[in-house]
Amino acid sequence: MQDSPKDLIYSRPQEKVADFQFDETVTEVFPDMIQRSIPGYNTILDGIGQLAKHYIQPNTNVYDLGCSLGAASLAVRRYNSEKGVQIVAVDNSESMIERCKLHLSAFKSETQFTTLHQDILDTNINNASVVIMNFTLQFIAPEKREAMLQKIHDGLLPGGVLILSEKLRHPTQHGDERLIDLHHEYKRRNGYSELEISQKRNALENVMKIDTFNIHEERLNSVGFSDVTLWFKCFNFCSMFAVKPSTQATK
Ligand code: GEK
Repeated sequence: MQDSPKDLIYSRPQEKVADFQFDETVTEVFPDMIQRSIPGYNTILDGIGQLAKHYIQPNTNVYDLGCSLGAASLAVRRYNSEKGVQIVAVDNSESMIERCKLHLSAFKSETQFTTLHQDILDTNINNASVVIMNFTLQFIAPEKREAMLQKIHDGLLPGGVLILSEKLRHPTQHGDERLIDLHHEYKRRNGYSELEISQKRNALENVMKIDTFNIHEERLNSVGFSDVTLWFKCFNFCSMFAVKPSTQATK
């Protein structure tokens, strides 16, 4: 997955920048795009593998929701040593899920997987010890996020974990602007031009609505998770995990 074609999607001026879509063109350059756009992407993937190993229970499911090319699933398989574990990798982009299937099939592993071409809003979560949303919740309509998280919570076994990575909005305008500056400089240093940065920003404006960390934490707690833990943060990108308590306190 390392030697993917270079992302040049926004390198030429576009008269009207269309809303961002995870289509064939994006799928083609995705490994390059995500590496050059998300600070700490590889560190996050490795951390997901380690965290998953801690929480995976034998004979359970691990869900990778919005799996794209399956990078998080691969990290889970790299670390898992429990028996009877099934990874369920889900994405509603046909080109992504097709390639995901190829990637996962290319690596030999005792950890079984299945791929689903499906909207994660329609995915049944059951017998889960780990659920991963690595930069996916931000693409779900804000008013549907709570129900999505409730479904995940309810499908997790006691002691199970949700690992959630997201781009964040900082609560103050001043702080938010500095984090955006740092992120844009990160992209410049990775070879993106001003035009590419600004056209991509416009393309994402309607499809990616980001929350503050406090909103995430409060929503996770309100659906029944506990101990929301921020384990990675760089600029306005973060990853957190939240545990379903072993003994549910009555709400
Ligand atoms: C990684 N997790 O490399 N249902 C299913 N899939 C969806 C939905 C939805 N409603 N909305 C968006 N997606 C990956 C990276 S990328 C993050 C995740 C990014 C899918 C979408 O098709 C895309 O593949 C993925 O979520 C988001 O570990 O590009 O910023």
